[in-house]
Amino acid sequence: MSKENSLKAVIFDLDGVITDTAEHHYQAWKAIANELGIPFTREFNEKLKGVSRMDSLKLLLTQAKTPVSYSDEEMEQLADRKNKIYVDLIETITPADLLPGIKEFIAEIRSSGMKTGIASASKNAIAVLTRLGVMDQFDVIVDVVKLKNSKPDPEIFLTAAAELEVEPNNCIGVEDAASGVDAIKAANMFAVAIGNSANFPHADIVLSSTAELNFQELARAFEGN
Ligand code: B16
Ligand code: MG
Repeated sequence: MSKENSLKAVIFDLDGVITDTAEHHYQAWKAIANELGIPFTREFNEKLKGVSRMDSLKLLLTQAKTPVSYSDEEMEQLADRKNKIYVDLIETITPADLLPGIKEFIAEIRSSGMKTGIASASKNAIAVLTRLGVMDQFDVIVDVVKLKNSKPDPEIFLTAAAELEVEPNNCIGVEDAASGVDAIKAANMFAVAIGNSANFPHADIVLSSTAELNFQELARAFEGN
């Protein structure tokens, strides 16, 4: 393994990787969709993974049977209402909601002397991490409010690497959304995807569940790439 290519940090997406908040997002968007009389299914909710709050609202509105149009102010109000419902729902999150294997995986990374970061599109990331009891397990949590571009743009992963003071090619990124994997690859990092391999043509490794995350195995795959 060359020094330039040594592993120094693992950067995580949050929703769908550290914990499964997709159901909470679904319930909150469903309440807004019902209010507007727009059909909204769990299947369609899959398209909102990793997508920002406002872009999620725009996608939801495409499901209206007849085209709808709202002013910027109305769009902000709808997005705010969705967020209030979501914030109430995540109050029930506890450390038991960490996805399988995550606690052990992070402990292994940190005991191997590697750094850890969070690159989540969610403005609620700190609230979720606090409820999960893992705030102290991450060296950096990128503040999404300061970013200009959404995934698949690499900005969020590049920002995490810069704040961790490591080069992107010394990082592994872990994601559950195709746009997130594309962001990791555009950042010149090694991409680990969680989910169905058919959805991740650009990932370096695809695992069907977080329970399969094994730091030593991933470090070996990283060294061999
Ligand atoms: P918020 P991730 C993403 O988080 C979610 O997957 C996506 O469903 C959500 O719309 C987005 O965060 C914004 O969340 O409304 O809380 O700011 O997967 O990038 O950790
Ligand atoms: Mg995600």
